[in-house]
Amino acid sequence: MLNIVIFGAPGSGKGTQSERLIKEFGLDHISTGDVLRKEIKEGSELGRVASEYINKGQLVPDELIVDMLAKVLDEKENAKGVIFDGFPRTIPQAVALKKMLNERGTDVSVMLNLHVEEDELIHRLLERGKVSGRSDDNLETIKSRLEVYHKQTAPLADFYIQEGKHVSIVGNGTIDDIFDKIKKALEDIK
Ligand code: B4P
Repeated sequence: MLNIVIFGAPGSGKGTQSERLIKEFGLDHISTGDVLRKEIKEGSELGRVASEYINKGQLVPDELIVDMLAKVLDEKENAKGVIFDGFPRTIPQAVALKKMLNERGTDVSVMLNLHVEEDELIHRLLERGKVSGRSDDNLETIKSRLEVYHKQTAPLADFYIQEGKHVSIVGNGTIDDIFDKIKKALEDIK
């Protein structure tokens, strides 16, 4: 199985590049952000709790996310591979993912770390906010999300460096150019 963790700051292009990867390689896709937004829309208890964190730009607690992920993963049993988009975001989530995949006889194949400068991240998210209606795409919440990213999520790169799975991708430029770099990186690991 080709299991890809797509990683980067908010606005770095995780969701955008995931769409391209799905088309090109026929992989399944799990975006924890999308699953949470669906739960919020449906008015579930998980959605109610999650929205309190998302609206402040904070991470939803690990236990909730890991439980949610395990359920979604069980639905992907016959997949050729899975793109994990926006998960893991903390070390405990990365440890939990490794355990869940190992129990299913597989592992993370590669972690693609998209690097984009902060000004560009803010610009992209504000632009998206004009049309997305997302409660977290406003300047105040974007700043909290970036702070949370630097404190809690960025250190995860070291976890995957130690696992020998980490690949850096420059995430500036056109969507096509970035996707070409990703494809090249995947050829090297296949
Ligand atoms: P996510 O939904 O994962 O949102 P995100 O970090 O903003 O990334 P996204 O994938 O949507 O955007 P992209 O960079 O592709 O998370 C939202 C919230 O949910 C989190 O803050 C957290 O509260 C919660 N959450 C989710 N997962 C969690 C977890 N595991 N643990 C705890 N909490 C969790 O794109 C952004 C914009 O840039 C788009 O408009 C796109 O069109 C544009 N863009 C992309 N590439 C571009 C390029 N090359 N050039 C120009 N624009 C580009």
